[in-house]
Amino acid sequence: MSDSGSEEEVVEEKKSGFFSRLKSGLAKTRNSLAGGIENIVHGQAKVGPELMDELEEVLIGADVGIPTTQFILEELRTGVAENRIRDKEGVVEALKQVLIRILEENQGEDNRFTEKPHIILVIGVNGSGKTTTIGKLTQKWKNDGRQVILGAGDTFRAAAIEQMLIWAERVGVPCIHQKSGADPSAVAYDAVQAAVARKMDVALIDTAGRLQTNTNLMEELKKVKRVIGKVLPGAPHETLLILDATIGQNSVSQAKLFHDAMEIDGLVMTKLDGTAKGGVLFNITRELNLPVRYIGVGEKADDLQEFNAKDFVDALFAP
Ligand SMILES: Nc1nc2c(ncn2[C@@H]2O[C@H](COP(=O)(O)OP(=O)(O)OP(=O)(O)O)[C@@H](O)[C@H]2O)c(=O)[nH]1
Ligand SMILES: [Mg+2]
Repeated sequence: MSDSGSEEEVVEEKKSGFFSRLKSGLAKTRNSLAGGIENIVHGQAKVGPELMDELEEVLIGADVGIPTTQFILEELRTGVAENRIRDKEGVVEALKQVLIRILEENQGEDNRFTEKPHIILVIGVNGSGKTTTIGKLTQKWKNDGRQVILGAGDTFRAAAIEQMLIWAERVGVPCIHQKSGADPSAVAYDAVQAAVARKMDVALIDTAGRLQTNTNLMEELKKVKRVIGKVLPGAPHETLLILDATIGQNSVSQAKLFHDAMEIDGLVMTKLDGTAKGGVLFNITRELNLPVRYIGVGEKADDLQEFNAKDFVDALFAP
């Protein structure tokens, strides 16, 4: 047996490992969405109004949300009316294409690492997965040979600072921190300054979880952002909102309020492995016109995957 497969084989193996993790991570949503569609395909209804009603039920059930479901059905009805869609297989194929288009239209360009240091501010409600996302990205980028620095900007709980220091030590990167209770803007200031001085590629700055409706805490977050921009004009280059997929459609209003206050650049949707509501991702990207940058499909470090629209839809529909 040879353990030195060709480079191509290694790449292929990596790709198929990535896809199978994605597939298993999306199992619950896949059962709901693709499972429901499968039933329709094998059911009695012919291509027509009844079939569209059944499809609507499945899409709503997977938490695709009302506006985006209506949009999708309208696209499919047009396809049927124009005779581009003729049978049920055609409906499924057209549905996949619409879903991919919704995601890709909002994907935009990923300009990460075009400037150095690239400053990322990570925000979201309590428990959405901010700190673990930072840890996983740190590990990923460190493995890619990038210089990463962390800012323990969640000064609200001592345990949060501890959690960042543990990640930093595990991965072997510096972490700028102060005592719990310190001003998060001061930590962010130090972290960005250190990132510049030490010629880091990227800085990831954590923040305390907060409700989008808490005005004082949202003001605190705006200040963090302003201060970062003072140390390094143009920074933060990315403000990432971390969303917990298990809350389904509630994440839409949550994201809107965060976006109003903070001008978000991208979304990370965590805990997709724990929910059948993964369809919310289509609604949120379409309602906010924001790209999904990463998705969390499990607790392990490589369960945080760079988001790819086509892979995501393929995995949802995979047998
Ligand atoms: N199953 C699963 N669990 C996840 C995923 N991402 C994060 N978690 C878990 O979610 C929990 C909360 O994660 P944290 O990173 O501490 O969340 P946070 O947003 O930093 O929370 P606060 O600092 O309290 O606001 C942890 O137990 C994580 O392991 C995911 O993709 N899948
Ligand atoms: Mg945290």
